Amino acid sequence: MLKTLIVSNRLPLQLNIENGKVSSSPSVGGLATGLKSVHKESNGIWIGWNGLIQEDVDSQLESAVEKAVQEQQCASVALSQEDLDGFYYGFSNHTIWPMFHYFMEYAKFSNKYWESYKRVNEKFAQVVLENLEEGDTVWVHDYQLMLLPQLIKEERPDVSVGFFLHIPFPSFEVFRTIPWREQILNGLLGADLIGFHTYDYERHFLSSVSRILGYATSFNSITLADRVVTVDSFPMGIDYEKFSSFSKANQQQTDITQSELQRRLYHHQEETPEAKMILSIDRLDYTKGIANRIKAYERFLEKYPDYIEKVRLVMLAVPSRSNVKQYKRLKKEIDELVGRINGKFATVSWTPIWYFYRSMPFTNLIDLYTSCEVALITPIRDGMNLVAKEYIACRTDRTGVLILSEMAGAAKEMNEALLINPNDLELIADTIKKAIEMPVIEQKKRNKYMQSRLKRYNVEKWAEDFMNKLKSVKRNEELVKTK
Ligand code: ADQ
Repeated sequence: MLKTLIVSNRLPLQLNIENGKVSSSPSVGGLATGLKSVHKESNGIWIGWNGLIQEDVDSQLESAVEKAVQEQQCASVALSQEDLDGFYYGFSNHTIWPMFHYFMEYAKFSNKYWESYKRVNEKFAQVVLENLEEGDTVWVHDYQLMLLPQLIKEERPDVSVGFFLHIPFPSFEVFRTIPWREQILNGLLGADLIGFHTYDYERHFLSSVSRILGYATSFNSITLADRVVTVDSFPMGIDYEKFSSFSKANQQQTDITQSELQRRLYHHQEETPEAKMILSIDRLDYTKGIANRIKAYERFLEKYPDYIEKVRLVMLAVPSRSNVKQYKRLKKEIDELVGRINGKFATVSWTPIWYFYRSMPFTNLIDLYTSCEVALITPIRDGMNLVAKEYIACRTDRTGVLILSEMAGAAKEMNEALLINPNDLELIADTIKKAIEMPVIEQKKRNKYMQSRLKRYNVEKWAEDFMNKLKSVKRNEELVKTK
């Protein structure tokens, strides 16, 4: 049976090891949901790192781990501490991540990182090749694996390879400064179909290919010496039904079944019925514009003091890449900003910012989405931003206002949100006021359009569109060959 191999840096599973016994459970991220029909329902295999460091796994444990991984229709790529330092924290998160998000001053160009990135991409290629059979399809995900398409294609030109980039592709002027720019482009061009969230990222990629490698490009294709590569945009959606049905259930909770967080949030609403809650959720990452957001909120309180005690910023930051220097620095900056603003404006009965630095269970995430009247999402750059989409999906009564950065890929599909420039603190402060004061009828009108779009183009449709396009690219290639 023909199958699809999905390849991503991390496997969509959680391993539990107790007294030498290993069990696994699937993780429930958006990507895993979207790819479920490609993975589970078509006998596919998901290849990636299982989260364990190679040195910590002896041969006995290794076979138990692999058995547990196989139960989830997955296969592991073993990574050592050195691989993680050079490939993951190094090249992926200290070179590519800042460069592709236009934080050039944060990027480190190190040959050691690059060598590690190449070596680890080769490790992934080896596992892919071991699992490939004639006629199979491979779908590679994201910036950690940009050399993989070429490594597969060189060995198996017959296999259909797709690649999707989850982060922005930067403009040519930024991309050209990377010392390994040719190798990265050639790595990606091993794919038959390359997908991006938006047309802008696609355009930037085409321009880099034509100006750096000199290949002829058209609106969405690149002509190489021996084949044609197709490029297209596929804005990733969310599991809309899951978010909207959980929110409906959440609103029907009784006093007894409510979560502690929900109780606190409701308590806040009962105590101060006219007070509004503004939600901010992201991984703690410098691309997400968290510091600007807090400063803009401070500006709002300064400019519109009537709102003191009548608003609260509920801010959830999920720990992320805390080994990387810039992330440590950012954590400190956010802690200080929150402390300063709470110190400056708090009254005996009111704290302007509720700050949580942790991951939260899904039900708490829903509690926040359903309880907060405004969502303030202000990334400096973001490939897509699924939080914005999840917030709108959870507003089942159609109330709620989304303030969204123009620099998020999601802004392209969410025109009815209040779009802002994340560097314009005055504008954000004024937009917070506008959001709080927006009449319910207008909120509902805006959300109605966004909801119907998000419902239609959900994460399953996204995966289906990509796979259908890949199939049609393959069919066209075969037609050209037989002519
Ligand atoms: P991320 O940068 O991680 O993803 P985002 O798209 O917002 O950003 O997705 C975050 C996900 O984590 C959301 O699904 C959200 O529900 C979940 N989450 C957030 N806070 C949480 C918490 N405290 N506890 C549990 N879960 C939480 C990258 C790119 C994005 C792109 C996605 C998908 O950087 O631009 O949208 O991939 O392609």
